[in-house]
Formats: sequence, structure tokens, C-alpha cells
Amino acid sequence: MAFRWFGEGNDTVSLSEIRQIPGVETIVWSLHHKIAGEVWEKAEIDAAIAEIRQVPPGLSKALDAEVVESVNVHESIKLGKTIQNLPRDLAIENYITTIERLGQAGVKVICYNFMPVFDWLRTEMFHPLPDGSTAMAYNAKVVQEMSQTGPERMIESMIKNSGGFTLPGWEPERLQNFQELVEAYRGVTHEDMYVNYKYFLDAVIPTCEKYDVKLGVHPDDPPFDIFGWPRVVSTKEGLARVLSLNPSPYNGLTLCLGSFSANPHNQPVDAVASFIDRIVFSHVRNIKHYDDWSFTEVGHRACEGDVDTVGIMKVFAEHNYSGYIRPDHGRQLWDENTTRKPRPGYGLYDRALGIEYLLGLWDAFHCPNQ
Ligand code: DNO
Repeated sequence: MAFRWFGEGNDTVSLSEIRQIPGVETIVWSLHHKIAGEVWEKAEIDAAIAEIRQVPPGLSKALDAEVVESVNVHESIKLGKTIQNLPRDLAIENYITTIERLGQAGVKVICYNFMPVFDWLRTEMFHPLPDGSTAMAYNAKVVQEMSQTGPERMIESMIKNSGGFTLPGWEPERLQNFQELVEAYRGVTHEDMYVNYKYFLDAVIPTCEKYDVKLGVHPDDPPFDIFGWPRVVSTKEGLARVLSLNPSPYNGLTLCLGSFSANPHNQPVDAVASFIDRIVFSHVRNIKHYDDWSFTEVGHRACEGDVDTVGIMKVFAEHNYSGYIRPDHGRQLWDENTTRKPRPGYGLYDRALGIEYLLGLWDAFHCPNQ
């Protein structure tokens, strides 16, 4: 069981608090100041891992640093050409060096995504729920309207609603030459994206095998095309296709069930069962759909929303799944929006509650001796 932490000074949750959540063994971390395409320096990696692994005097529970989320893929790789002055092959070379260094430092899984231009997106970060808590939400009408008036409004909206944090995937440097990206994606098809994706995987997977680091692609969030840009990791067929682009077990999935389920046609329990051997990391959470493909995030319990988190954990437990799982996007509870002011979706309380729910299901369904 893992817990995402954004680093000292970049997160309102502390490592000491995470250490006290029963069952958490691994921290999901990243060098959040690194922009896509940049090489991660060995000294920075070692310092980040040492900080996570350090056990305070008098305590004995250690935390690992085996999962990185994310090493972002530069747009030149997705587009198969030089973008923002970075040639694709140089971006890939830098990615390979980063994999090597992370592997040497003991990292086992790297999560990444292959979404064009924008990473995950929501239209509301603090949407009020009926019980007084807040959660992130996606209003399809708002996005539809922005498609007409200009997607750059999405950048303003994400930044304005971020609670003062730089949100992962929404770093200003990444979106600096936004118009160049918009031009570059004009006419790019889903098929083009798969061709470029295969080129990337074939180049990096041998290094993953050599250094024993598994790559896990995060599904598009939300899993459908937005602003006319081709998203290729959105459906069961899309996930299967990505896995078939390179058959190595090191080409895996970060199956985020909340993201995947935002397309109401997707079947999360079936996806876990179908891809279990290639899921290297999973995010388990819940959302509630509205009939126009809008959704709100909700608590992790199955009956709170439309994602069968019980069925999901049953499949993981019955298969004696040995990859990493983390809770995801909690609600903001117990006045934490005013007292602790967390990153949207990444407060302490609801993710801790979520973990205990997921572990309860795991313990109920898991038969280690079978
Ligand atoms: C947001 C996250 C994303 C995710 C990346 C994976 O909360 O789900 O930022 O980490 O898309 O590369």
C-alpha cells in the first residue's frame, strides 16, 4: 500500500503523519520541479529517497520510495518531432538516463501518462458535497464551452483553483508555448499517436528490463478526447493496444480506476481482471456520474459512487496481487480546507480513511495460502 507525497514544503501532509497510517509501506514521490524532457540528477534522486527512508530516532517503521509518479513524457515524444526546441530522440535519451538512475537508486515503478497537451483536468477543485466535505469535480458543459472559447481558459481555471499549489502536470513551464503545442497537434490522429508511442516504448523498455524498473501508464483523465486532441489510453481497447505495442512485462499499467471509470462505458472490475498481470501500480478510488458525462469524486466506499471498489479489491486480493496500490483523490474533510489547506484531492484524512477501507476489503478477500 502506497501513499502519494509531494515533498517537504510542497505538501501539507508530513511523512510522520503518513508513517502512522496503518498499512502504508511505500511513498509515491517525484521531483516535482523537473519539467518534462529534463534529466533527473543522481544527487537529487538520492536526496529525495534518503529523506523518505530516514526513520526518526526512537521509531522503527521505515517507508520505502519504490514508486515514482510521474516522470513526464515530453510532447516531442508524443508528437514524434522536435517541440519547444527539444528533438524527440534527445528527449528519449534523457528519459532513458532518468530510468537508469532511478533503477540504480532502488525505484521499481515509474508512472507516466501519454495525454496530449494537458494532464488530468477538473473544472472544480472544491465542489461541495451534501455532507459538508468537498471534492474535485468535472462539469462536461464547462469543458464543452471552453472548447469553443479556447482551451487556454482551462489553464487559467486550473491555476486559479489550485489552492496556491503548482498542480502536477500543470507546471507553467510545460504550458509556456501553448500555441506551439496547439499548432503541432493539428491533424494528429490516434493512429499517429500509437506509432509514436511504440517508438518510445521500444526505445526505453530495454533499459527498464536491465535496471528492473517497470513503466506504468496512467489512463487518460478523463478517458475521452478533449479539445479535439487524440487521447489513446482511454478504453479497454486502448489499454490493450498500448500493452501490445511492446509485450515486455516492463511495459505495464498504472491502472487508475477513478480516471478509467469516468467514461461510463468503461468497466473497471473487468479491466482489473483482464490486465492483472500487467498492472504494476493501481489507484483505487470512486466517482459518481451524472448523465452528461460530468462526474464528482466521492469517498472510496463502493456505495458512495459508481465504481465498484469492492469488486476491484476482490479481484486484486484473489489474484494475490503483488504490485503497488494507493488510494487516490480524497475529499477534503473536517475543516481541512481552512485549517490545513491541502492540495486539492490530496488532503490527509480521506485518503487515510480510503486506505483502511481498501485494506479491509483486501484482508476480507485475501487467502494467502490458496
Ligand atoms: C492527479 C494525477 C495525475 C497523474 C498523472 C500520471 O492527481 O492523477 O497528475 O499523476 O497523470 O502521469
